[in-house]
Amino acid sequence: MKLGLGLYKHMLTRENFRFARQAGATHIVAHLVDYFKGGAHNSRDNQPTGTEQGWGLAGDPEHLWTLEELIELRRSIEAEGLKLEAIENFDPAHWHDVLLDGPKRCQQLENVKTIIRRLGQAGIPIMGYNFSIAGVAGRITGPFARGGAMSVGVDGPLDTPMPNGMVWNMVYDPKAPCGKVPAIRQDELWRRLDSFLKEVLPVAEEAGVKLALHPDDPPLPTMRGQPRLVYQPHLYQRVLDLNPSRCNALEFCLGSIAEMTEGDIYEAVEQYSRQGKLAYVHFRNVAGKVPSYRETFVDDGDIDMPRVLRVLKRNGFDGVLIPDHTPQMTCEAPWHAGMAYAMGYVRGAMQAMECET
Ligand SMILES: [Mn+2]
Repeated sequence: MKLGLGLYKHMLTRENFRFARQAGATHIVAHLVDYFKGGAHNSRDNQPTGTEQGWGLAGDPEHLWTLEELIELRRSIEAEGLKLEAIENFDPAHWHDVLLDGPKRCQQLENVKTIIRRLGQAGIPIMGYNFSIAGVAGRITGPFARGGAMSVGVDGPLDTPMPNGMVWNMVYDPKAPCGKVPAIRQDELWRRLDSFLKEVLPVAEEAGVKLALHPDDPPLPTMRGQPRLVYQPHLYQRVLDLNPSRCNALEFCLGSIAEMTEGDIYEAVEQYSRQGKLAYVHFRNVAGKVPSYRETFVDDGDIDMPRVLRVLKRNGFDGVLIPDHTPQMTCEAPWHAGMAYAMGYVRGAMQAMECET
């Protein structure tokens, strides 16, 4: 098992690669979507929360990430002694009509295929994604974590419908006509995922890139009037059963799964790690479940993290764990301190587990 660090787009700097290595990481998971181009945010270094307008403007629909950019990113990470394990999340600018089944769907499926081929050519083995119409919406921020650390939580679903031009909590068309995105049925969303996987997984296999699906965050059955796919642990199995491809994999978020109302987190870890389907793991902790929960420090929530590590080890999980989110610590560098704390904890827990055996 390996320890990694996730970095937002603006954090992909030599300084932060060094920080990651100093905190014990051997791998990086990189976000190439800029979540901070609008909306109201706590701070650029905190996880994005946003408003009813979401996180703001999506990227440039005409500019797909180029092979040169991807290779340059991998090399700059390797220059600091780390490996680039995954890119996390497609840009809504590149695939909004795949999610919405809109008029540009065909062209945007080609975008997705192009991106996956380029990842393969650049030597990046995993593409993390979140097949969700409303995306990560409806969260609140406050001094919820231990010692009054700023953290994120949820108090019930956000029910306001999404305006036209918006998907996945970002604006892809600021000039869209007034109106709301019509709500669809849950089986229609599953149909869209199924046809997406049928189209894209053969390309992923050829490119040697795993497609890793994040569960819904927050895991509520609907958000902004739109259905969601994986809001209970057993629904992850439905994703795997849709398509037997070896590249149909999971971006396994312990926090989101623990926030779900059904099932048992340790059984879920057992079930999915035993099948060898975890591409990488979001190793974070939480107190409570939907519709009301709070993200906590890694050692301070409902999940017994060392127990999760033991299940992963027993089932031969050899991939990367990243902290995903962590509360902000009160100091000059709230994000970095929070992450360094989480990384130190995971390193310690991993070493303690090694001593046990
Ligand atoms: Mn996550």
